[in-house]
Amino acid sequence: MSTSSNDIKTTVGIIGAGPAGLLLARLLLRAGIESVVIEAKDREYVEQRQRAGILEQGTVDVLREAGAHERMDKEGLVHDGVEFLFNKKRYPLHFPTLTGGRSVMIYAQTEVCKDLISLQLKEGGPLLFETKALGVDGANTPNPSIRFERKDGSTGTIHADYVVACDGYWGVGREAIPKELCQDYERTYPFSWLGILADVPPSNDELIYARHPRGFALLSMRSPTVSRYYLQVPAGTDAKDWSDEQIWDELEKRCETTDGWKVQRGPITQKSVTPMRSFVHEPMAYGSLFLAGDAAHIVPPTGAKGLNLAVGDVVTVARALKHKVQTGSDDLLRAYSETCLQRVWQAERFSYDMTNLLHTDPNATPFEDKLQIARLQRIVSTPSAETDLALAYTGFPL
Ligand code: RFL
Ligand code: PHB
Repeated sequence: MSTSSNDIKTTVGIIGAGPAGLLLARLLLRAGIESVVIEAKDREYVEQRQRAGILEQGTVDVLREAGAHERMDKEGLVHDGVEFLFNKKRYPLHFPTLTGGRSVMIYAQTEVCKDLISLQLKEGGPLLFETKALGVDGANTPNPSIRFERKDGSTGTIHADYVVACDGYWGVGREAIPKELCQDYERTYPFSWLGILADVPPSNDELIYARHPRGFALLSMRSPTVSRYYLQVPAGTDAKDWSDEQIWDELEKRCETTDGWKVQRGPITQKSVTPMRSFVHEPMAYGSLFLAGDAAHIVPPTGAKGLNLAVGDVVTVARALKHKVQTGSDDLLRAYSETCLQRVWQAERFSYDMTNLLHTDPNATPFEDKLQIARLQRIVSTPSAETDLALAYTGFPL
């Protein structure tokens, strides 16, 4: 790699230092391939942005292979199941029994990013914060480039052999693919999630997915002393419209059980609202440009799949780039979009089904409400249905 002021040459230019971009840089480093990462925001912003919590077994394995596991293996919480709560009763699903030994881990996306950033700054190629990609040129040539702007207003270019856009849903990478080759598949939902972080030990050992006539609730956690809870709220809700007391009251109502168990309250340290969206952009590649993670697809968070899908994409592109460098063959690079989309659509299906299974639709008829309960009943009382759900939740093969 060579850098002269703002004119940079490298093998792989990566846009975005979310989990996808950071992990890709790490995997390429381990494969002996140079890269440069540019990120629009500053380091603190990237490290504090509250998002995913659940790592599939396959994601945990990849982070271990990438040597980014030291803190994860100390602080991550292995979870052998989740519970469904409806009609005031809790129904546990035990993943290892249902899946032949698979489980998931709670280790927040913020922590994955912190670990990968610190490794990259210590051992990897350049990681430039506050450097915003303005666009990708020559995507369909062997010499693609990324135009960027720094915080001080200066502009520059990364000249690369390949560009991987890991710049999330609002990024610029996708725009470099001619519109006539693209197809977007999208669904928005009439509800959002109000998410809180609270300094209180989790009320239950396992995650609880609760379906209640008042709406969905999810009880998750970040550590033995910090809880992460979510409430279904109408789309367009402002987090400021909910007082702390209202949030606890609502969590208590939606998670009410007949056995007297209750959600424990504590100081709320963060509140935010996340809109729900399903989105897939096809194709995920064009010439020397590859899209990875939220830049190519979004799932509603009910299935806990977004971060795990991003990991699947970057493992696939890193493997294909390594194959190209070692053998000269670009077979795997050309298959990238097709390969990823198979897994992406399985995750889209699962996330959509989980969302519809658990959220209440204000426009649903009483008949549809009854069907929703029947679907839940069927899952918790039918081993094959439980197994199907557990296999999808713990992860599709990479
Ligand atoms: P990210 O994390 O959005 O990172 C993209 C990065 O690109 C930067 N960027 C640019 N940089 C330079 N130039 C530009 N022009 C740029 N435009 C954008 C951005 O600043 C950003 O740093 O995408 P990535 O890496 O693909 O990672 C995807 C995940 O973040 C996302 O899928 C998950 O967080 C989704 N998700 C969950 N996924 C799970 O696997 N398990 C979960 O339990 C889970 N829970 C969740 C979630 C997402 C949530 N929200 C907030 C959407 C829970 C929630 C509430
Ligand atoms: C989280 O802990 O943030 C979390 C867990 C499970 C989900 C979504 C989010 O399905």
